[in-house]
Amino acid sequence: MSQICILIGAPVDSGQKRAGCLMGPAAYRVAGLAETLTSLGHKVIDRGDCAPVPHPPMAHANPAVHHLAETVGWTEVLAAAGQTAAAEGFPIFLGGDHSLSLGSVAGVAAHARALGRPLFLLWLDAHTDFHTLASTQSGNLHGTPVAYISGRSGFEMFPPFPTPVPGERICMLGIRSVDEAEQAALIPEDVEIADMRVLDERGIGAPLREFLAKVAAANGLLHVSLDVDFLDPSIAPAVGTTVPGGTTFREAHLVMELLHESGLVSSLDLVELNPFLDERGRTARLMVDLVASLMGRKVFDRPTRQF
Ligand code: Z70
Ligand code: MN
Ligand code: MN
Ligand code: MN
Repeated sequence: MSQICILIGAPVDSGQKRAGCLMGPAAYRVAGLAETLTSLGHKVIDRGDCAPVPHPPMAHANPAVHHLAETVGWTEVLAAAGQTAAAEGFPIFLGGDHSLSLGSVAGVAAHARALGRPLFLLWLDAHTDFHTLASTQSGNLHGTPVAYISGRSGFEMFPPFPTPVPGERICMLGIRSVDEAEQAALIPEDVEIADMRVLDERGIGAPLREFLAKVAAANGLLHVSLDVDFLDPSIAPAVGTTVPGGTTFREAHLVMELLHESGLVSSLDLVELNPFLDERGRTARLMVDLVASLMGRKVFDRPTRQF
């Protein structure tokens, strides 16, 4: 199916402490994201880069928390841009660190609420990003979006999340770094956590297919949030915190191909690319190739499915 892809630049660097993610949107453009989508038959509208709504500094009881006001401002602008774009086509958020998902997912959730359809979330990441502002020890707000999206308390300075996504509508693939407070908070939730142990035992296709069946049965919308560190650092070095043992090139492409085949994905984040740490653009190009698989590029285009 041909889509209207709406590119939303989100040069967010405030959710962590290593500068460089703000160059992400430019790197995706240089790596040919728009041209790739066009070659697959999609229409592309590039909305350019957003800027955060300005706020005076905000303090938090947890002294580790930093860049709170800026993060609230990004959340507001990206939620508005995302809701508008979701009504017009297929939003692709070009990050920027993962704190941008506080806003991108709020925007698509508002759109899902307007349609009266449930929103599902696929989190492709080494991390669960399930901290609240109170529980984060690093103070890096890129470690918090799933807590906000699932309606945990402690985000009072942020806009109220429109129809929080319950744990049973969230699936995480690629997990291999979970802090103690996140672990404790995730136990009572029904989040499907396919960590590397699960992926080694079952392969990456099985848990993903199960989740996609749930989305289809509920006539849901599906937002996919792709963190560069989902991938093994040997193939995707352009990321601030590398975590060994990530997904392979082939696993990542299979995920994208299954997602395409499902026809269920309605929006996408590309996050945590730090072009300053890249090797001659290889991570940016790999991310663009993964988007191509998600949006319909095939190795061999079978006239009928034969798997
Ligand atoms: C850790 C924290 C994190 C990257 C998310 C890490 C969070 N749980 N790191 N993405 N690269 O600081 O909260
Ligand atoms: Mn993340
Ligand atoms: Mn991560
Ligand atoms: Mn639940």
